[in-house]
Amino acid sequence: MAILDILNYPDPRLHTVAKPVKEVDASLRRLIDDMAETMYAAPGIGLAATQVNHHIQLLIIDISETKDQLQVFINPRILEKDGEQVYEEGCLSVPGIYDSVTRAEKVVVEAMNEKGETFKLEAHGLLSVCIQHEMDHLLGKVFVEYLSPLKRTRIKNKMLKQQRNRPM
Ligand code: QAP
Ligand code: CO
Repeated sequence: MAILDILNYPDPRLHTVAKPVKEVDASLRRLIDDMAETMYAAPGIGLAATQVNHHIQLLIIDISETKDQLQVFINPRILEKDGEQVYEEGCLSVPGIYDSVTRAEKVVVEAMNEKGETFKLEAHGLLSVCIQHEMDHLLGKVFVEYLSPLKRTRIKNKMLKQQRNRPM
């Protein structure tokens, strides 16, 4: 396994639209393993392939306390959305920034797991937020884009300043 580099906002590559996964094979499972190691090391509760510069429809989530309940979503589709909730979100691509975002309270998602099996899941609360946040990444969208233009500009400048002080 390997820890992958995470793209930091405002990297333009975060705005790439991900393509569907064609085949769930060994190389995809290897990427899933590396993404899981990267997410657990951060630590984070969700990571989209976009964030590690792989522009395919793949995301992973683990919201368990014990960090042993990895959920893999390949080619996810939202079938239903309902209600509203406000959650204080963060993102591994925007370290140190947290702000409230309004999203659906419930989502019903269809996706494939790491074995290539299709499953359907109804999610509420944090899991629902996390799925919507990570699926946004696959569309090239970062949560700060829901904030006001003023906040976004401040966040952008703060990130660029941090990146100057800590070069790649
Ligand atoms: C997305 O985010 C999410 O700023 C996953 O310094 C977040 O794992 C969905 C993290 C909240 C729903 C609610 C962020 C780690 C992790 C940071 C994450 C940081 C270190 C974020
Ligand atoms: Co994120």
